[in-house]
Amino acid sequence: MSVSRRQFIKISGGGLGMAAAASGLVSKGWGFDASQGNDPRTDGDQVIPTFCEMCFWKCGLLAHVKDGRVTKLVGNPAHPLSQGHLCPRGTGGTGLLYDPDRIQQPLVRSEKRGEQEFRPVSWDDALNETAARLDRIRKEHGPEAMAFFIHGFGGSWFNTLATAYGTGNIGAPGWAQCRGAREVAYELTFGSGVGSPEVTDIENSRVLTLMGSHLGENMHNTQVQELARAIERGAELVVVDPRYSTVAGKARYWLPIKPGTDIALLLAWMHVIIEEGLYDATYIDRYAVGMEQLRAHVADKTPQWAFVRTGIRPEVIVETARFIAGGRPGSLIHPGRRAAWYGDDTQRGRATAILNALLGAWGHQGGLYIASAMSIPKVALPKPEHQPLPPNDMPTGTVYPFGGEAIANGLRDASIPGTHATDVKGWMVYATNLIQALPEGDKTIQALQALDSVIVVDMLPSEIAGWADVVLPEATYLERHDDLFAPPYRQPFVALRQPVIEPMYNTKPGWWIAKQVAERLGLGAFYPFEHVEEYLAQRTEAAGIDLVELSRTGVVLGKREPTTIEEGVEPAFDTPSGKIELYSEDLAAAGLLPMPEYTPPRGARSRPVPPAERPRAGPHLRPDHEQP
Ligand SMILES: Nc1nc2c(c(=O)[nH]1)N[C@H]1C(S)=C(S)[C@@H](COP(=O)(O)OP(=O)(O)OC[C@H]3O[C@@H](n4cnc5c(=O)[nH]c(N)nc54)[C@H](O)[C@@H]3O)O[C@H]1N2
Ligand SMILES: Nc1nc2c(c(=O)[nH]1)N[C@H]1C(S)=C(S)[C@@H](COP(=O)(O)OP(=O)(O)OC[C@H]3O[C@@H](n4cnc5c(=O)[nH]c(N)nc54)[C@H](O)[C@@H]3O)O[C@H]1N2
Ligand code: SF4
Ligand SMILES: [Mo]
Repeated sequence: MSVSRRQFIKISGGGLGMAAAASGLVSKGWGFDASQGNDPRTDGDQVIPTFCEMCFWKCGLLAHVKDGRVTKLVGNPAHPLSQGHLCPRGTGGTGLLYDPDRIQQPLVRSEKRGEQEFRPVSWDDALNETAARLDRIRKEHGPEAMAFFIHGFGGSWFNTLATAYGTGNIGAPGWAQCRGAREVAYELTFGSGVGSPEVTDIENSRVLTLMGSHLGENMHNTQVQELARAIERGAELVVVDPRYSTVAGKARYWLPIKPGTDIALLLAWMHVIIEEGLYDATYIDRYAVGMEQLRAHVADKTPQWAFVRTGIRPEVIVETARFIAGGRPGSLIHPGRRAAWYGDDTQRGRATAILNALLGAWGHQGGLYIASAMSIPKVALPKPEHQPLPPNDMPTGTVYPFGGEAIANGLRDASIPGTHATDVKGWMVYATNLIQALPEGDKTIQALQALDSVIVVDMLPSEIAGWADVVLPEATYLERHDDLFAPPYRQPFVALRQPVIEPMYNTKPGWWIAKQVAERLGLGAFYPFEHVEEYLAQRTEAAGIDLVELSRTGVVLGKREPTTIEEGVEPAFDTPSGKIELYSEDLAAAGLLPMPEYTPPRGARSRPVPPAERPRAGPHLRPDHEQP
């Protein structure tokens, strides 16, 4: 069942297009007025720095504003993630800001859920209705009966709300269907995930292998910039993708693999690299455990064995294995991002992690660098009254003992009555379009039809907003403050999100919405400020950062620490053994595979590929390799 946008939101009554009264939220004097300097690039506009939210990468941007209107968005040269450039989507952020379909006011459902009939209401009414629903669920079923689905940087305010309310049921497809399996795999292997932005030193890679990660089309700005420089420098690419992607066109080898068979290729590459002694033996001796088990494990994973599974010819597997190993140190298997593929995703992540270990990639220049973050103390919050139970995300008995966050589709399944002892009764959805993003969409509709309450905070009439009881329209990232952004990165930094114009229509920033709901539930103490600027002032002051300066520049850099073995870092591994775990005792103890095993994807052939059907798999040699 699908919901068309055309169908969405038949609003009864007037009130559309009502503009908010000037709220005074934009601090005058914040942002720098470039016309007072003499920067020729600004055409006399006011230029205000903030950071992008068109995707999770969060590049620093400069918003040009003239007569209260954003005229263009450009990359902030001072920001390490944008380095002066935005991707086309980031540049197109004004399209979101001025989208005529934005939700302009709070809405409450007026007909049966899902029929998408709403009436406009005041913020007070919408917030009272939201709080009443949350309060009812808490009283009748306990706080665990509320699930929060939260995606995006602005979600931090709603994480606080969930914790204060007392539920641990906080999940997102952005974890379960995206980076979750990869993070768990790298944590199990190296004791640490690769984070976001990923700690890939593409800038200095000599050989970069991309498996189902199409850098360039996916627009991870900094990675794409680094890739462009790496190629210019002569770095080589191995691209494993059934599809001839843009980046495959730049590769030395393109391997059009049969979907879902990557683990077989990875095991065969390891087989060749180990058999031929091409791995970094000094590094493995020093930092890893389980080498002998791994050697035995891949002994029979020959290129011939992999050929019938992957469709990649044995001699190509041998040649690319040698090529990849020949690039070390500085040979990197990209860990990927959207990691939920065929159900054996953590094991596939483990296979790339283990191959990266054989290449000595963790800690070496051109591999995965050791990041550091600026230390910005948190604002002290009260202890929640109710300590949340573990997430209710495994109703069908599927076990993810290493999952660091709740599994979003599991929370959805727990919302279908009768599937679990303690069913979920209500959803609070912030910035995630669950109708599109969760697998098995019919189950999502089933859950939505059964829930007691659905609250959606969005900017656009997304499909999920069509199923809400209450729709709370958020101001866009260009119209609001959010928390400080100080991720682990090779160059530590802290960036500020601040409004470049006041919120349009009757929309409100997320921090305000979350705080208002909390206050109505008696949880106001979790938002110990009147305006978020007080909160930001407190955090920056505690970190010794000048907030006025930060608001003028958008970003403040911290002290750069060494990031690689070449720069003097001694890598440490936060695993049970304190070493890189090629063999994982933890996985074995949980009854799971301690080393990755190939499992055929559903519907795969169980018989060998007959000769006539053999695909003409690589090597795809780019004839004009030397030319741009
Ligand atoms: N333009 C745009 N950019 C985006 C996003 C967006 O929606 N639009 N979303 C952002 C998000 S949230 C993420 S996580 C990233 C995702 O970006 P990526 O991590 O690059 O993931 P996908 O875009 O899903 O690309 C998957 C690639 O894997 C290939 N593939 C499919 N099956 C297999 C297989 O079995 N084996 C191998 N080796 N390859 C396979 C596909 O052909 C495709 O080229 O992009 C981000 N950037
Ligand atoms: N079939 C299928 N499913 C997938 C994927 C796939 O490739 N195919 N990819 C998976 C991946 S990698 C990911 S990361 C997830 C992503 O899936 P989602 O978590 O749904 O993320 P988006 O698609 O970015 O949707 C974002 C929603 O939030 C709203 N939004 C955006 N910015 C803001 C904001 O600042 N405030 C508020 N309040 N709302 C905002 C948008 O209008 C939109 O409705 O989907 C996963 N699911
Ligand atoms: S990669 Fe593009 S969309 Fe994502 S934050 Fe950067 S500029 Fe924005
Ligand atoms: Mo994603």
